[in-house]
Amino acid sequence: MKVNIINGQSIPNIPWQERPQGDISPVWRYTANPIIKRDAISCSNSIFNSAVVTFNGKFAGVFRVDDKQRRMELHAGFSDDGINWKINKERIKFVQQDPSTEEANEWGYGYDPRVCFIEDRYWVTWCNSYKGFPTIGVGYTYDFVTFYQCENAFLPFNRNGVLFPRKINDKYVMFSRPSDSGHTPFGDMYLSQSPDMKYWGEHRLVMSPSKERPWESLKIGAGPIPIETSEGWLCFYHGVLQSCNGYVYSFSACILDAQQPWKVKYRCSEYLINPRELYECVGDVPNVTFPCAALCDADTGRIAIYYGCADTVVGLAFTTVDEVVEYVKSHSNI
Ligand code: BMA
Repeated sequence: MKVNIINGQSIPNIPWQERPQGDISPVWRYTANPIIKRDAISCSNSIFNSAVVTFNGKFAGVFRVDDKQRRMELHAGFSDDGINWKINKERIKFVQQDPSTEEANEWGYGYDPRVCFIEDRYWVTWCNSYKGFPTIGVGYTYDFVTFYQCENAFLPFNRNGVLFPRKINDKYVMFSRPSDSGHTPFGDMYLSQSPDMKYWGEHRLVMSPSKERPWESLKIGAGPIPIETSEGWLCFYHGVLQSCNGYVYSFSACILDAQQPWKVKYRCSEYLINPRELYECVGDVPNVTFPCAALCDADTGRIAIYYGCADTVVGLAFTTVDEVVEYVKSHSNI
């Protein structure tokens, strides 16, 4: 590999499929997509923007399940191969880390989870209801059975809270995207820093949308947990344009400075994946590709990206760290 993965892990069983012959795109779809269908469990209306990690040599995850009442819930799930999933029928019921926060953390909804292993545990962040308004919920688990809930990271309105996989300059770092209470026709990627996962400050603007970047001209938001490489933090993120038919969610990647990750080194001018397959264009919300997790095998550089499709199902896409870093660098226009 030309690009080194830093602090990476070996994932010999990472889901993988070679690029289809004749396909020239730097990121390619799994031919058996979608890997998780909308009715994978009896209560589900749809299962989409979901987070997957390695767990005891296999895989576990936190899944966004919208049920048939159209409540937005989080469910744990497990897989031997990262492709075939058993998702729990019951939603996650968080135990309060501090019982005095019970009332503040009363469950309202949870969506768009991310999972990040740091030090000794799997941290979960998601869009949480605080008195009915969206903000970033924070919790953790050791075993994907018991989940502890901590204080919300930010005030409403906020979405897309995504942790970095290690402390930087002795602080935890999290992306977020301040929003409104609705479908938010704006959105920039910020990051915030914390000594303890509870008090967040030292907020920094990372990137904004702009009219010069049509595919992501309306808003942008962080995606999977950043991947540390010798070139900097490789971050997949989503970008949204507004068409006469509504919002269109595509995704691409940027590379951020290793020590000061609010500094953008490279930002791809093109999307890497946009809605074009039937399962990405047809569903409860048409034209959405929304990545929430990426596995990266440090030995081969293979990357498997999990992305929600049309707010209905989960798809898988592949690339390698060499290919995507090279593509982002050669198509960067910051
Ligand atoms: C965002 C979130 C995502 C969703 C997207 C498209 O605001 O609700 O969960 O995928 O809109 O509907």
